[in-house]
Amino acid sequence: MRTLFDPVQAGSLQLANRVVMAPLTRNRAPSAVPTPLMAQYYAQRAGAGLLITEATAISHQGQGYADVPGLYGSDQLDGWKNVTRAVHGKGGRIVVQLWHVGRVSHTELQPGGGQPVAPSAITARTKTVLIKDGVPAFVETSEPRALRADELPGIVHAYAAAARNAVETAGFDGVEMHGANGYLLDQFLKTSSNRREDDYGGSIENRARLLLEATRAVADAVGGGRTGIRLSPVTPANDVNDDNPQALFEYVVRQLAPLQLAYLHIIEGSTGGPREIADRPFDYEALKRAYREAGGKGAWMVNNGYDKALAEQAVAQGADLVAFGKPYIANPDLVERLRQGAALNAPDKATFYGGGARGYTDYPALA
Ligand code: 8OZ
Repeated sequence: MRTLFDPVQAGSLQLANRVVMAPLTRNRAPSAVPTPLMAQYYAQRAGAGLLITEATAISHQGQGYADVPGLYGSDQLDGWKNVTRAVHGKGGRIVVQLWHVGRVSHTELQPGGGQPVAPSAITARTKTVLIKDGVPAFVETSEPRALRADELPGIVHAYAAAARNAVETAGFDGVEMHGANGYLLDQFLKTSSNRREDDYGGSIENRARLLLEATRAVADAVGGGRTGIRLSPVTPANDVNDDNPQALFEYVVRQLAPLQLAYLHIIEGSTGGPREIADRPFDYEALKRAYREAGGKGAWMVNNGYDKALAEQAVAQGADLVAFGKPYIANPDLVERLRQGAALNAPDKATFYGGGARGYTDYPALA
């Protein structure tokens, strides 16, 4: 029988078990540079079959929160090199999540204090985080400007360049496209945030174009087998919604199938919240079927609110990988705890975003 603790192959990635550390934003990278404390944090969690880093900006324009890391400066790549070395030293595998926030940003975080960019000039009813005097402050996002079509090739190029830097310079085992949670690629996908009238708006084919171009460019740069993608068909995170998510996402996964990606990472329901949303039904089995019927062989990774019992059930029913978010904040040895059926430490919300070692590297492992 398949269990959470079996080794598994995801594209080119050979993983020791099916437990994945989900990407978690922690805002502990001043000037976007990963620190030695971050290397310690990820290395503590190297027992996961796969670590996915916190979302990491592919460009200055892709930045939307205080003290989140980047992948576009040599000091940033040097910082990440320390992280991947520490994780590999403990036998772990780690991919970096490639992030462009689009409209979920603030002028204070943008190059030259400019407006954030988006498919259309529609402000997100959501907040971002600035850090003032070491204290996180939640602020409204700034009004974005619509990207011109002639700017989009530069964004696709920035994804590919970040991926190449991640694998060739920083030593990552691969990359994950952040196609979820109402950030740039998801803003293009969904009807509520994309009102474009060019080749990147309107039909499903057009709305999916940027995500597919960027993912193909990244797969060309580092290999499909080193590329994963995260999608969140119905999450309301960051104020996005789609009129017909089932048709949209079945189209997206059918188009992804020929790239032979390492994995598809699917957030079921509302990110970090309910797995079922009454007015946003979605058939995830049909999504997976659409992907497999189109020839997609990547690992199927599920996420959102999993505990041991639900994860074991998902794996028994055919999920290949299960990503755990909040449990990984508080339990560096989560795989061992799940294996033993041990109690889990509870995460402290007050230290999720920003700060230092407290609530970050000081959660105890089992004795
Ligand atoms: C929490 C706070 C800030 C960013 C996401 C990158 O939702 C995030 C994020 C989460 O994907």
